[in-house]
Amino acid sequence: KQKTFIFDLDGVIVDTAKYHFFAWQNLAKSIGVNFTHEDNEQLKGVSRVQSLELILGLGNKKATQEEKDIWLVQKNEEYLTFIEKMDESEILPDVERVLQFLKEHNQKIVLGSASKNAKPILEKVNLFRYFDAIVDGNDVSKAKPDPEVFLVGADKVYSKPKSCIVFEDSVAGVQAANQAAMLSIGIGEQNVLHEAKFCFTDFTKISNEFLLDLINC
Ligand code: G16
Ligand code: MG
Repeated sequence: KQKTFIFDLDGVIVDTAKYHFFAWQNLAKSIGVNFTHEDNEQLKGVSRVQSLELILGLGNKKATQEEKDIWLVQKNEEYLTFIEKMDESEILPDVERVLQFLKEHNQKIVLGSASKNAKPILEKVNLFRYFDAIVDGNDVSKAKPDPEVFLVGADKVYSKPKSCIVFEDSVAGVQAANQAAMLSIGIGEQNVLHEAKFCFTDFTKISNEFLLDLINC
């Protein structure tokens, strides 16, 4: 049987959330907004523009479009300085084992990320070659929890949503997968990702037998 496995990037394949956090925190500091690690949870899977709006909201801060545009560039430039230094050592545990297993079993592999930096990150960690299609923040207009990113991904490999399985670390992403009528698998805490059909703390908990069940279900 052939299924399509859609992977989120940040928090599923690599832990770039920590770099997003550093860059947002520095920006927040420079504009006089207090932004904590707890606040950062809300930014996961959320687009760059919406992330800034959330931060401004936390500080009750009003800004002009010009200011916002400058801050978005400022944040991304700092984020990119972290990305430049990434390599294969930053791939999260057992991600490559799962990608390899799926490839060996002729499954389709797609990236469904909100990030506009998804392609350079995949290249940096040397995983680009596994993907049959990539849908990122440059391809979609509606952010997760809207299902657009995953529906476009399925379409690119001529797959029906019901044949797709989505790996997601964010609440918004799990909701997007569910809305797309795809099978959602949360990667993270069960109590946070309780809307996911299945949940695992990370890929080391996902056995090859479980993957075979997904392929054959
Ligand atoms: C990622 C992160 C978000 C980030 C978004 C946009 O999404 O989870 O925190 O705000 O991408 O990233 P960028 O500023 O690089 O365009 P995902 O969907 O890969 O988890
Ligand atoms: Mg994510």
